[in-house]
Amino acid sequence: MNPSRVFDIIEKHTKMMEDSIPLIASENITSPLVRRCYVSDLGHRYAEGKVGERFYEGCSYIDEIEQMAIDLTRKIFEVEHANVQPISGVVANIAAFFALTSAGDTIMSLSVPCGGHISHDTVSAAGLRGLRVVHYPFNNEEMTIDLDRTAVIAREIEPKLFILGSSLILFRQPVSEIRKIADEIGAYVMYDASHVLGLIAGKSFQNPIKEGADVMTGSTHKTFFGPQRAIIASKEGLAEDIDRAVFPGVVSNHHLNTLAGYVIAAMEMLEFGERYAKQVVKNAKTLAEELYNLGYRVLGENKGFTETHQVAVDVKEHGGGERVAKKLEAVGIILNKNLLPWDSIEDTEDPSGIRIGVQEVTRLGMKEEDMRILANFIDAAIREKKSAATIREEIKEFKKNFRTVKYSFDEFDAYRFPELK
Ligand code: DSN
Repeated sequence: MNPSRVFDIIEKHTKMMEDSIPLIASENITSPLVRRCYVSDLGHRYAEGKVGERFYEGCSYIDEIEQMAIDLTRKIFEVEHANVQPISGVVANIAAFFALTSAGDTIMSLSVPCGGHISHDTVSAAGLRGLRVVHYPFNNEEMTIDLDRTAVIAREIEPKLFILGSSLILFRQPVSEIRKIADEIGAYVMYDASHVLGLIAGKSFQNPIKEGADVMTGSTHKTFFGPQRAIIASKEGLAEDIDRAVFPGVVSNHHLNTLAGYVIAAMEMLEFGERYAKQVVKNAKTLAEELYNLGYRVLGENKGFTETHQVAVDVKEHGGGERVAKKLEAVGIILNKNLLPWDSIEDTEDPSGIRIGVQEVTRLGMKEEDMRILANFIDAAIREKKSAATIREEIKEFKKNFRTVKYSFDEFDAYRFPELK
């Protein structure tokens, strides 16, 4: 038994990330101030129940932190109620399903190839709740829900809940239009904002609750650059049902070290979020345009490619998503293969597409000119314009300029543990 083996592996992983371009759309990098919370004593403690109504003693300071988290969440998203206890996006979604539906109910959501998250489907959380899932008809050209056909289907099947928000999300989704359909049949509207939470916080994207959603769930570590956990925001009328669904429903203790980290990230978001979110969207648009100009089939061409942190590219003609993602990994560009709306779920292992997220490189300080360089690296790797080893070296050199965390209270090394001040 040698514990140092673990630290050797962590060091190798850290070095790999230091030298790579991180483009996974569901990740981000936290500021070292956030990371300092991870290793605090809070990570050893329990705080079941609500602020001021705990089942264990010793929670007075934890209560202060949780209240700060609630207040900041309500302020950032301009919502009446916030529950900050879910420990992940899927847990938040399960809680929302318990609050809003009964087993046997029908819901409508996007299929996974059209961008829906697995937890919106029977294979995951929706199935665990015993829900029947009907997928929205989708307009591949516009990359959005076909509202006319949805209205017809919804009147017939009368879903209890409409889920919006998705994992492949290039454009705003029709919240107010779905709200109208939901009102006709007395259904709830829930928006899973996991991918776009930081863009909503930075006021660069639709605020689903303001547009009519009853509930917004969201993980706090994608465009929202916090620790890995989640929130549920809602109107006041649903507060009790949501809180009960979270605790004792699906969460016992809720990981208090990352709760404190979330509070720091929320403060950073209030202070720097608008600048950050604007830059994320500018970067995504620039990268999409550059790839398009280099001859790639970038999705969403007729709508300006993207309004989020994501760029989606159909790489079928270059060998498919699996081959292209592996080729890019070999040069130090880390992203994921992705199903596209014209793929079937059976294509999951080797889908047509790749999904690119620019939120993390934006947090590391990249701007539009860097997106042009990035597009050329991607192109060189896919079309094998140089050897993988050569491109890898060039990327390592390029990445040296992006090793501090921006949009935070100080500029810190992104990959090394911060010294205590
Ligand atoms: N599946 C993750 C993603 O979108 O990458 C989210 O859980």
